[in-house]
Amino acid sequence: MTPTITAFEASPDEGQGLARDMRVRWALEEVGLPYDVRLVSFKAMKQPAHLARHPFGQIPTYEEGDLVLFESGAIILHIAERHAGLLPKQANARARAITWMFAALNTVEPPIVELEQAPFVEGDKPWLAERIPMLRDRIRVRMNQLSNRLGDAEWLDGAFSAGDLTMVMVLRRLEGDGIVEDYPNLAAYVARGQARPAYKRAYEAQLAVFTAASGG
Ligand code: GTB
Repeated sequence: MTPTITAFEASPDEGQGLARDMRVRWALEEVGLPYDVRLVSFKAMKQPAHLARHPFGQIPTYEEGDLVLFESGAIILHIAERHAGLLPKQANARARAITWMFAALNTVEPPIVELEQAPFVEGDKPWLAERIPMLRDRIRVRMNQLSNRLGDAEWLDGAFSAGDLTMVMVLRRLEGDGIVEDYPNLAAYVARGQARPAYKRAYEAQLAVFTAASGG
């Protein structure tokens, strides 16, 4: 059965692969599963039809017959568990790959999201100027630790996995900021992810939504 995911009809990044449907698209491309996309507007995301799929009124969602999922991490895990290509078969290696997914989402991504959102949420607050360097330091602590663990390995734990897919997408959120570039092994790791044919197909598919909309 062909799953349907939801994605932004209009994205602030205009399809540069930063909105979280990109992670799901990449996972689907890695396992070779064709998918349909339902584009939703910001208004539609808060309407009952979408809220029935996603209680927080966000994208992405994933529908496969009667099954409706939200949360990009849960969707990636679902895809990875049912199709070969994103998780090792051996039980302990599989558990470690899933651990890296959680590490990306729960340990590495939160301070990055805080840094991204601070100017919008606290832009008029007197403490913002002090808070930004503090948030950047918190991110650097994680980058140091992650860089040390990765060392000169290609991927975080053996072969490429859903853990790497998730981590690469999280690190991509720092694009243009300069932090990742200070860690050459992390920058090379992100570039390796982006060089994968499945990543490229997913990226092109997301971008096409916006080039088609602008007639480009
Ligand atoms: N924890 C959830 C998950 O992983 O699925 C978070 C989902 C989420 O934040 N969705 C965002 C959303 O729907 C889109 S991805 N926002 C609308 C809303 O909350 O009303 C976040 C995002 C959006 C756009 C960019 N960009 O353009 O650069 C980057 C990231």
